[in-house]
Amino acid sequence: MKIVVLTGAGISAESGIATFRDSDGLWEGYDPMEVATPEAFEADPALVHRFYDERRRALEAAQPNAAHLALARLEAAIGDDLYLVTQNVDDLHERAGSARVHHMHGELRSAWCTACDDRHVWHDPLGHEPACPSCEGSHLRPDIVWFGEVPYGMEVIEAALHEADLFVAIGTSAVVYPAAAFVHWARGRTLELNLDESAASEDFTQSRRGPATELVPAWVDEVLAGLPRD
Ligand code: BV8
Ligand code: ZN
Repeated sequence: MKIVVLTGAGISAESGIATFRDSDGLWEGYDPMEVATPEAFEADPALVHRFYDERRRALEAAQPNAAHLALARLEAAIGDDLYLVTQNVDDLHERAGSARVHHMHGELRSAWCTACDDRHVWHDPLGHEPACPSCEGSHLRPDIVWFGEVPYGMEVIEAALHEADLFVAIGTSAVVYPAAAFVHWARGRTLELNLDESAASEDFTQSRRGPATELVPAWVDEVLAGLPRD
């Protein structure tokens, strides 16, 4: 059975990473809509760097939770039949043991040089404009897909959705496109695992309410036991 899983900020909430909209849209005093844009970076690079430097640093204290671990268990069991795409820019899926994670909105732990186009694994701040390891220029930006920019690997995601028997959305408010449209592109059954009603709950074959650390392990157990609950 081919499964596509999309995760959003809600899967990392119980790891202590703030979501976008539950903390009434403010992210430790920033409004992502104002800061996560190329225009904001152009206008005030120091502010945008501060926003990402703080979140990159906060990652060090965060730990993957039972939901991340359950998805890693699912990948270990069904391998390439699972396609995991995340809107999140944290590395908790990887730290839980998932080997194949598609970060459609980029990653906090990657720096992208706008001069030579190289990308580098990056754990430190970027605010002081460090030199690019490849070209020595000081043109490193967060390797994050901002509003108005094209998410990474859309064609691969679309192909996976068209082949999937099941599409599962976990911890996302379905406000941001094109991720919010995936439920419509999915060929097979669709399941939503979310704490609250989302903007797309009605569009899913089934939508379950609850915290990811409860819903995701239970769902993975169902899949592994071959007993899909209808
Ligand atoms: C693009 C990186 C063109 C930044 C992010 C229509 C069509 C196409 C585009 C648009 C359109 N309408 C508007 C647009 C433009 C825009 C957009 O969607 N705007 C919105 C505000 C209307 N989209 C774009 O600009 C995108 N680019 O469209 O390019 C294109 C189009 C199609 C095909 C090719 C090209 C780029 C969007 C990417 C922006 N970057 N992230 C950063 O992280 O700083 S978006 C950011 O917010 C996140 O990455 C995430 O994707 C997004 C939404 O957040 P969620 O993950 O859903 O989190 P949220 O807080 O909203 O919700 C949390 C949910 O979890 C809640 O439902 C809650 O109930 C639940 N929850 C909470 N706790 C728990 C829980 N669930 C379970 N357990 C818990 N414990
Ligand atoms: Zn460079």
